[in-house]
Amino acid sequence: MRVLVTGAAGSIGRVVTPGLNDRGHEVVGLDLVPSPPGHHGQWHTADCTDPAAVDGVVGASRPDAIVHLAGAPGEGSLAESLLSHTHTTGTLLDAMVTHDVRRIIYASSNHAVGRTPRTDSLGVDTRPRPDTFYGAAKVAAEGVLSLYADRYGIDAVSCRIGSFLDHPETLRNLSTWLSHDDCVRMVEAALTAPSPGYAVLYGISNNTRAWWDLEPGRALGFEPLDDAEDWADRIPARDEDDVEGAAVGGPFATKQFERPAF
Ligand code: 15L
Repeated sequence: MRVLVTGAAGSIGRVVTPGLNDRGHEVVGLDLVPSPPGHHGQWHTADCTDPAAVDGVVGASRPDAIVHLAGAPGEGSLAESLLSHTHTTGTLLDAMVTHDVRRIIYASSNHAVGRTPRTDSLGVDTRPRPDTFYGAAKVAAEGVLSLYADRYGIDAVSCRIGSFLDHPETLRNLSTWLSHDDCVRMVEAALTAPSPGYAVLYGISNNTRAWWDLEPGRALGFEPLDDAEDWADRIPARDEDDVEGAAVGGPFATKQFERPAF
């Protein structure tokens, strides 16, 4: 399958791009910056907030599917967050309609529900409960994906990613970790699942202490194999652990992230 990966030079993109290549997919990279060393194949340097640029890239590359990873990974102002996450999703969806691309996999985030008090198995049907403007922009992006799935019959899978890291670093990460290999498994499953329509899954590894329900992902063929528990005896206790464990969004759901929209 030919897959256009946005944010291909970012932290997740640099793992997913070679991972999909290894699994036999042709990856076309798209990022604000030129291709990192080692990328084979097409690369487009363009800004996903620019509808004309995005239309040009999608028209030139004619992908079978898009994996949308581009976007600032942390909190910004409300306007910056909406531009980075929601607006870019809209430019891609419009280009998909124009050029008849039928599937998009979206790097949403656990912060779309980050203010939800911690549970052992949060499902995907819970109400959106963002913890930051970042989380609110992810909720809005998920909404636009759902809209285009209903309007145009596009398959769209929102992957609410936990903590994408080499290895868990904090107590919270023992619940939220998504390993590099499981991330590639997640993206490939979402790309190849038969007719998902609009679907949401949680992007975490098979963590013993998981806070999110893995079944929606399993229903699409995402079977994570790693477990953060293997790192448990190497995680130092921190003063922040209690407050970061109160809501699923961890630090983003704490006082330090509170700020006005304007
Ligand atoms: C995310 O979605 C963020 O991009 C990242 O910065 C971390 O906060 C991560 O979630 C997490 O929850 O650990």
